[in-house]
Amino acid sequence: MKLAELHAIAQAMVQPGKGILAADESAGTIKKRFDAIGVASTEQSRRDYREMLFRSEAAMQGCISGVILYDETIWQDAADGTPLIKLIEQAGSIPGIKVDEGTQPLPSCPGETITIGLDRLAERLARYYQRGARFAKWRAVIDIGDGIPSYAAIHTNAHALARYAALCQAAQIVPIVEPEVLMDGGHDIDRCYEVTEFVLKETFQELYYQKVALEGMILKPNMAVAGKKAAKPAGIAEVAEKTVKLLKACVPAAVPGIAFLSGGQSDQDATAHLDAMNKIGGLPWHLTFSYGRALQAAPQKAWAGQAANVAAGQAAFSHRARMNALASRGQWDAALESKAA
Ligand code: 5MM
Repeated sequence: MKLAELHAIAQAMVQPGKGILAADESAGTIKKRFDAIGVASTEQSRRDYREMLFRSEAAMQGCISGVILYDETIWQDAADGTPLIKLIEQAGSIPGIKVDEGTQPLPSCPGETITIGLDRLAERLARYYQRGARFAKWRAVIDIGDGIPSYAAIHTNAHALARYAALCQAAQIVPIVEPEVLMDGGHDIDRCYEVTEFVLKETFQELYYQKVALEGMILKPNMAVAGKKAAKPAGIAEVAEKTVKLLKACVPAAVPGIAFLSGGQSDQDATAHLDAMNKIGGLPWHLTFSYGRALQAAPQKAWAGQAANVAAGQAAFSHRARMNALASRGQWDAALESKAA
């Protein structure tokens, strides 16, 4: 493993003023997103949609440091025959690849899952590297509910994350380590804090056991937020303060950067939370975004599957990318949103 190279890529992924576009929706998830805008999910519609995003010059060149792709996308060509991965490289952004193969029920842990995909991962990573991927992503899913999460689910998922991360580094690929604590329930922010703290501590312990070089990885965590069905949502300042406190307690300073998932937050909340954390400042790592829904909901709606709407889709994507790029520097202001509207 050439650690200096991994470190340089990790630093570039979290450079101030830029963040990551999570465009790695698996077939089932992109179908759900397209259903919501009345578009049939076909190989061509998925290609057209992602081509629209990757050809958004303002967003890609100015605000997006890296793009997480799904297996289908990394092998796909644009309408003019240019490989989609080349469009990302030409924009000066780094291509990455989701390598987990989704979740399966975890035997003996009702209601909980394990993320799979370790079998033959070394061979898959070598092929992706050859195609141009320089980082990868693996998402573990932890749910909060009655009697869950269990220690077994937290530990098993943390172990798989660490095995994946070690395999990535051996293949000269920067691992994004994503242990997502879902915000689906009715729990309050303090319960989210407590569970995320346990999950992060377990994850870093397993990363240590697998000898993962922290300087050559990126953490992609959830923020400390109240569940969507909570009686009382937490305010922006509370989310920012508690998330920063949580990360300081769990994430070693050797990690170059933390790129958050949006997890179902509204577009503007995801931006406001990131901005508020960066305004606190004085942190040992760069804090940025690795959003899927919070970057793509607006362009999906504006595009709606119509070639005539490509420019509108790109404008919507560029706007959200710019708002989040400003938030990654702590320079966003809510007034910028209404000006653009
Ligand atoms: C873009 O969505 C990703 C893929 O999910 P599936 O494998 O279920 O299709 C997802 O891993 C995503 O990268 C992260 O959860 C961050 O996305 P959000 O929408 O939470 O910002």
